[in-house]
Amino acid sequence: MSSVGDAIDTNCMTLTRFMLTEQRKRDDATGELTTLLNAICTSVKAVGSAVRRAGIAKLYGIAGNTNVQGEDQKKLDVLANDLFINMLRSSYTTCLLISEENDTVVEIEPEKAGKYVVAFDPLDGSSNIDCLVSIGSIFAIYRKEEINGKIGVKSGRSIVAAGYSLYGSATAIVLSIDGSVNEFTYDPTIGEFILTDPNMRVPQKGKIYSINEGYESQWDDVVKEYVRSKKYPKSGKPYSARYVGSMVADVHRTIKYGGVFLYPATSDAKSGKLRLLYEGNPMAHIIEAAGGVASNGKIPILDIEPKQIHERTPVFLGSKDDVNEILDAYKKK
Ligand code: P6P
Repeated sequence: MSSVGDAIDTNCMTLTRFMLTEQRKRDDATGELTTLLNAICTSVKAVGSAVRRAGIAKLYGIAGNTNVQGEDQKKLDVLANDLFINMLRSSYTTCLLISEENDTVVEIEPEKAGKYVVAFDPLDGSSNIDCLVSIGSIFAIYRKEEINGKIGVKSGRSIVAAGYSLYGSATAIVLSIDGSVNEFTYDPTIGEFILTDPNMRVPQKGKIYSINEGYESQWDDVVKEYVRSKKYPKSGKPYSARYVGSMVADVHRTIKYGGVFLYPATSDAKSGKLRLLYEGNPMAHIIEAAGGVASNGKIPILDIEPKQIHERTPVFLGSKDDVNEILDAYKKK
C-alpha cells in the first residue's frame, strides 16, 4: 500500500491499466479496443457528471422530441447520445454505430473508420431520471461482419466486449471481456475507474425475482405460474421481489445477489420491450461470462440473429438454476 496510508493507492488497478494488461495477452491486439474503451470511459464520465448535475443545470424534463421507440427524449438522453456518438466517432476504432436514440445506423466516415461496430443505449432507464433513481448506459462492441454486402453483425456471438455503466450511489462500469466480468468504480479524486470487484460471478441460485408485476394479466401461463411459485412456494420461504424499472440497476443487483430478472413478452408487446442489440445482447454477454444464463425463453439471447437494428426480445437472465427452472417449464409446455 502507498506510503501515505490508505488515502491514495499508488498502485491501483485502473480500467486503463486493466485493458493494457489484457491487450498484452493477445498477440493480435492492435490497441484499438483499448482506445475504444477509453472513449467509452470518457463518455461515461461526462454522462455521469451531467446526471449528477441535472437538477442544478436544469437538465431534467423532456427535450421536446421522441425517439424511434416513440419515447419522449429527455434532455439527458440527447446529451448522452451526442457524447457517445462524438467520442466513438473520434476514437477512429468504429465503422458503424447503433444507438437506441437514432432511427438508423450511424456510418462512420472512411477516414475515421475502425474495425468495430458498437451498439449502445446511451442512457437507459431515463424515465427514472427526474426522481433520482439509478440509471445507466449499456454498450456492446461487435466484430464487424459483411452480411449481404453490408457491414453488420450476425449475432451476439460476435461481441468482443460488452458493458454497462451505472449512475447510482457511485458511478461504476461493469465490463465483460475475454470471459471475465469486472467492476470498476469511478474515483473522482483521481478521475479514474478503479477495479473494485474482480471476476464477478452470478450465484448459482438466488432468492430474488425481478419483473414488472403490473403486467401480470398480459403474461403467458409459464411466467404467471413461475412468479406464483416464487410467492407461494410448496416448501421453503418465498422469494423477495425487487424491481427498479431500470435494466442496468436490476441486472447489476442480479449479478451481485443472484436470482432472476424477467422482461417477458406480453399480450401488448409480443417480443417484449427490451431491445436485442444494445440491451439484451450486452447483458447476456455479461451474464454468461459471469456464469449465469440469458435466454429469450427458447434459445440463448446471444444466438438470436437480428433482422433489424431495433428489434426487441423477451429477456430471462440471472442465476443458472433460477433461469433454467423457467426454461424447463417452457420446454414442458
Ligand atoms: P417497464 C427503461 O425504460 C427500460 O428500457 C429498461 O431499463 C427497464 O428494464 C424497462 O424499460 C422497464 O420497463 O415496462 O417495466 O417500465
